Amino acid sequence: MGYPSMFLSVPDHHGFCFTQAFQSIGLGLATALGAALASPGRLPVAACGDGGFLMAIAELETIRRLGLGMLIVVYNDNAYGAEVHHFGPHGHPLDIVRFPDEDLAAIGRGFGCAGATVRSRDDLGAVSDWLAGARRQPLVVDAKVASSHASWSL
Ligand SMILES: Cc1ncc(C[n+]2csc(CCOP(=O)(O)OP(=O)(O)O)c2C)c(N)n1
Ligand SMILES: [Mg+2]
Repeated sequence: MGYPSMFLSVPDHHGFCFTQAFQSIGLGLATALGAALASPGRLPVAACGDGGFLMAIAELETIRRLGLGMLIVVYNDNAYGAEVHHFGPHGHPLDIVRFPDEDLAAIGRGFGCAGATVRSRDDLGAVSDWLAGARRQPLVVDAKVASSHASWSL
């Protein structure tokens, strides 16, 4: 939630939904789906953590089925990162809040979406190509982010 707030610009106040008002993870995809339906003609962009994305992954089928050309960016640190950064320094065990390195682009393709794995700027060509195309399928971007440091928002 920190990275998109810091680095994405929006055209106006109708163009940004911050799901943290509910304090619950897993609401990103459903919120973006609602926003996309409420604002046809705009490019919907969902920004999710990997944990929240996987918690609500069934929404991906709906987004694809409704033909919403949504860009879905998953900030993937292979963890419930907030828990790692909040509780790790106090010495709590972290094994249940860390995940294996999943291929979220492949999982997205399994739902009928396009998928791209991004580890560096060079990999963003796949996103440019999708943007320039017809955008009939949603694009799931598995953005592999560093996990050694917390976002400033924590
Ligand atoms: C339903 C629910 N369960 C647990 C939590 C506690 N919690 C807050 S942030 C977080 C981790 C979310 O992981 P991810 O979506 O991958 O984002 P990250 O912190 O890694 O950027 C958890 C489990 C919560 N807020 N809501
Ligand atoms: Mg995470």
